[in-house]
Amino acid sequence: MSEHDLVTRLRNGERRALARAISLVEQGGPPARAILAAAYPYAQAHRVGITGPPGAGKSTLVTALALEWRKRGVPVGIVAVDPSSPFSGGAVLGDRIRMQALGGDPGVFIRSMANRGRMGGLARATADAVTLIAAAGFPLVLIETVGAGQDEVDIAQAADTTIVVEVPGMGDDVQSIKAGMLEIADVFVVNKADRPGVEQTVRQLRTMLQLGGTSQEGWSPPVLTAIATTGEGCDQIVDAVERHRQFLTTTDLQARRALAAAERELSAAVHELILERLRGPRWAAFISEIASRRRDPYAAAIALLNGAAE
Ligand SMILES: Nc1nc2c(ncn2[C@@H]2O[C@H](COP(=O)(O)OP(=O)(O)OP(=O)(O)O)[C@@H](O)[C@H]2O)c(=O)[nH]1
Ligand SMILES: [Mg+2]
Repeated sequence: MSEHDLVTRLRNGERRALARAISLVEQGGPPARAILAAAYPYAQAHRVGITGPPGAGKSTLVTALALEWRKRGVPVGIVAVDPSSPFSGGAVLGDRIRMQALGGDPGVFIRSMANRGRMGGLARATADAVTLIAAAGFPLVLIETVGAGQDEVDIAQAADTTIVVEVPGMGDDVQSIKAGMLEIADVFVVNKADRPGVEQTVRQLRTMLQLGGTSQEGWSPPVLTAIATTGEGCDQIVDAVERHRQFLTTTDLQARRALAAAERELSAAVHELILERLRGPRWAAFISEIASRRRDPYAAAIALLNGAAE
């Protein structure tokens, strides 16, 4: 089957075609690019990143939020990113079991991503998977990442709305929230609100947000509470995300974010294709020359680029 047929089938709602397309795209190379090219014009969706420390209840919250959106009749795609997992076992499997509450609902599509060392990294593979899910007609894609490394920040940056999940009991150690998390959050959720210390954590977050200067360009990130295990608080979170989506469209922020995202995508594509083209027979020789300081990296890069231009 051609890449184009595969995209036609996934757009017609065939879940197996969607799953297959994502697997092919994960492998990279020319077939991946053909699939993405066919899907790209149709990949309109609101991308919601859900990030936060390990064990904060992100997967449980994603499941509860998805159920809330389904109640409102919205089809939901879910991508769970687990960079530590070299194969899809462990935590990813746990997530799947938890997400069984959504099982059998044709309005839900769930995919787990593990870092398989693809060039361009996990952020790229995730963005591509989201593109395909969006092209399959899901107007909303939830993306779960552990708020740890650069990959996660990259993934969060690609989202239209970012939810940062915290838990009560940060105590005096409120600095434990990374400054970067404050900057990317459009909505804060203090999950596990059935535990002591919720009000204090909410207060601390609000104080930090005020100290950090008012909001991002007219949006004040709300601080909400949830009990993801029961779904409590999820209707307010969904309302907040919908308000943020509305906010984005009524300002020029969405257009500017789209341009910034497009520039990142173009840079990444240029990087990938140039490397692919230049990794010829001279590549290994240059590497050993650079390592032994017989050639500097820029001279080597210029030589490779000049060679490619010939
Ligand atoms: N008491 C309580 N427990 C919760 C709540 N939400 C999630 N949990 C529990 O917290 C544990 C971790 O939940 P997950 O949803 O796997 O958390 P996560 O953030 O996805 O974890 P990682 O993906 O491993 O980082 C599980 O045992 C959940 O049942 C909550 O609101 N209250
Ligand atoms: Mg999880």
